[in-house]
Amino acid sequence: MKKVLLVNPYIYDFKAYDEWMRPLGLFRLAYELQRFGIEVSFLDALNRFTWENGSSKEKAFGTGNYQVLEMEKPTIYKTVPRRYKKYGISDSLFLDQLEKLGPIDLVAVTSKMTYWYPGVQHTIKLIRQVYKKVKIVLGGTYATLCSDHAQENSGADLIFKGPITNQILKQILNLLELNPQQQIEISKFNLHFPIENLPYGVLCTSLGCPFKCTYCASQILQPDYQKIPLETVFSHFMYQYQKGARHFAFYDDSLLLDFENNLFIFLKELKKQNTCDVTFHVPNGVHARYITKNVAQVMMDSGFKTIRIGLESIDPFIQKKTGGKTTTKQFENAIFFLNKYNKDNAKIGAYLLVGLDDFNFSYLKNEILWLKSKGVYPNLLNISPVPSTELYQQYVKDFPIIEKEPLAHNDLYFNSLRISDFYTKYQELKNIINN
Ligand code: B12
Ligand code: SF4
Repeated sequence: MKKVLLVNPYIYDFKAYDEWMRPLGLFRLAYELQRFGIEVSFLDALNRFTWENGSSKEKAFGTGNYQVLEMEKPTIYKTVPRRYKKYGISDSLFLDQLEKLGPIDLVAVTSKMTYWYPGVQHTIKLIRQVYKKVKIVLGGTYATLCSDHAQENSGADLIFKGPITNQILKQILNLLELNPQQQIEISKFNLHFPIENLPYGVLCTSLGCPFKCTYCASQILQPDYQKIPLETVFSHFMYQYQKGARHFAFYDDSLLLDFENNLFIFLKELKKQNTCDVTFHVPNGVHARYITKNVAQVMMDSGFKTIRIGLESIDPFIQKKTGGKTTTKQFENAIFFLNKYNKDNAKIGAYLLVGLDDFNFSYLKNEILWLKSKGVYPNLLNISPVPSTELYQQYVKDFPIIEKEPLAHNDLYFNSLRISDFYTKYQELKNIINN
């Protein structure tokens, strides 16, 4: 029987926190491989539960810290007034677990943020120490958005771009000297967590988004909006629930689209199963336009405790220019209904993009105060130039570094190139939020 090792790599950044972060793409791949009789094993460099000395303390709703190791900053980051860290288990533990796995026929690594690529490089370097001759393939966000860079720098033998397709799967099976006859099932997959007592679960009811905002890569990463069959979502829920998860985060780009035929049915079904002891979280932005009276009421009654609306700006000119996903009126309606039914202290937040258009510091301050006056927590997001997006094409003219060096996409770093005295100003904004 062929054996494939699936690996979730380390993160290198100034900040990373396990706020419901799971490598869903790897599970998709695992499911397909298992359907062809391939044995899969997982190695998670971000595992919070197998530290050599103790483990991560659980925080709100199952979130928690990763093990960290301070690293020397790459030259480009020398001016960033933060410590640069490697997040994940120790190298020795990672190597130890690799050695215990025995012979493997192929290693598949996933990737997330483009500027986390040093984590991918490091992971692959460690894998090579143990599996010198085994082929290593890389997929995921970084591999898709910076495929040339990944080809040259990641250390992987083969880079796969985009969602898993029949073509990609065929190539992987060929590497294993298998000749597939059946088609893949694009929208189905199983989850598999090799630990008991899951602190939280993750769910995804759909992939992709019908909007096309100028700063977002959703359309590239998942070109077609596609629902995941509700029986699959339900089985993901049950699997994680039975492993102890009571807090669930949704990963959808567009969770509330077609609410009545999607999320609503799922929540209704859960109610029947008597699984009311759970909380739900939406760390990704949801669309204000879909939050009607009914949607707000159902969400609040179902135990949603973290809701973040993708507002980005209250300036109508910027809203329109960046894709028109929301208007301030729609946002105000959504907040009105969410506040109305929020009887149980759910945290309602809104994303504000720092650095959109011409950075206007006093306007941003006012936006923060306006949100606070409405009982909404302002979640600041620094603009990060995401390759292949419209905004990226504009930025690359003035900042050609972003084309050569994905580290320059870092959300904390990029604004410092464009905005004088950025870190002081950013801190000031955060102070306004917290006071
Ligand atoms: C869910 C999500 C999150 C979650 C957690 C994600 C996680 N798993 O770790 C949360 C909410 C925590 C999050 C946070 C952030 N996110 Co986010 N997130 C997403 C989102 C919406 C979906 C990712 C996902 O899991 N999709 C579902 C799975 C099934 O898809 P997948 O992993 O991409 O895998 C598919 C393929 O890539 C492939 N695949 C994956 N691995 C492999 C491996 C092999 C070998 C093969 C063949 C194929 C393959 O198969 C899968 C199915 O086809 C994406 C946008 C998007 N649509 O992708 C943004 C996205 C990845 N996030 C982004 C950003 C910027 C952020 C933040 C930095 C925002 C901020 N400023 O705070 C933070 C960073 C967190 C931190 N610093 O700790 C950017 C990345 C930009 C970049 N430069 O890389 C994206 C692309 C959104 C955007 N702006 O366009 N995010
Ligand atoms: S609505 Fe959200 S997910 Fe969709 S394109 Fe815009 S930012 Fe991306």
